[in-house]
Amino acid sequence: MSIAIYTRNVKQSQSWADILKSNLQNERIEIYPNISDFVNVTFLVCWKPEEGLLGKFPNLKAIQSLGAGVDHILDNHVVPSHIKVSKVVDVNLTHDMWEHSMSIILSDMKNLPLHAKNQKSKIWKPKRYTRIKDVSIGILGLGSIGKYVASQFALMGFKVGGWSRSKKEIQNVDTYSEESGLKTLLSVSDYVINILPLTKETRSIVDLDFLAKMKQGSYFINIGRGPHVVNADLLSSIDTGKLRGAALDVFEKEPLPIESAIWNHPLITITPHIASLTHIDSVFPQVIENYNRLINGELLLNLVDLSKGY
Ligand code: OXD
Repeated sequence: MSIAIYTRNVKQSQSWADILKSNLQNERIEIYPNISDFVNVTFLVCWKPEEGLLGKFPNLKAIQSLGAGVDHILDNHVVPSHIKVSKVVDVNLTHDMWEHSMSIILSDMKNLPLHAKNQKSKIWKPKRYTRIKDVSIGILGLGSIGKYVASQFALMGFKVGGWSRSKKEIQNVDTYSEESGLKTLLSVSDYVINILPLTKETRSIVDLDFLAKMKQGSYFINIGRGPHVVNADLLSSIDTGKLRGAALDVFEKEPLPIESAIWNHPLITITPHIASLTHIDSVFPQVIENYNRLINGELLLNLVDLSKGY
């Protein structure tokens, strides 16, 4: 049994190797491609594995994603059903997603981006703001992150609704499922936050039809995945005034290509996939726990249902 680490960042791979080695002193832990014996690798710790990587480990038993998403594994690889895939579920990551969305919404409600722009030209121009009690937020995706984000906004006093594939119950949150539920939620939400997992069903879900169902003058926030959104449809919905703007943290291609029209759009705020960043110190215990569970033949933590893709 040995552990292989794969990330696209040498420093990140090394940090993971160091922390795993200091906690699993009797195990062989190696960074791809410097693997002494591919046949021995049973546990792969990875982020965005390159095409064909999984096939190089004939005895692989478990894959540990280094983030909350697993589309980076399932999109480009066929994962045989005997291989377990686990994602990260971390209270800090989850909380960060809420802090990020809250910052965007509060700053937009109080027109801070506009005032910052006006300051550059010494323009003194008061504008009415909105209040929490009058604002509705719609959350798409009610997994561990979406559920937490919805509850936190509800605690702050926002009116909150959430939509998911199967209906969920969350205190102080109106929950919806099915197409009809989505339509209702979109029609009443001043802010729509996408936190869906990326699957065959949710790819390109934010298209013209979806955007047409959104409330007039509402605002779209994407902290899910870039391919959820059809960019041309989003741009045209903003340009026609249907949407007031958007804040995008994730993109189909990252970094966002220089030539993308999104960069220069005055009503779109771009952040470089920083809504939540994995902190090795808070995540490594669950990786170690999962390796120990694998060795002991126990059920792994935070398993992904391969048939659902999340
Ligand atoms: C994640 C991410 O999936 O950072 O954790 O996108």
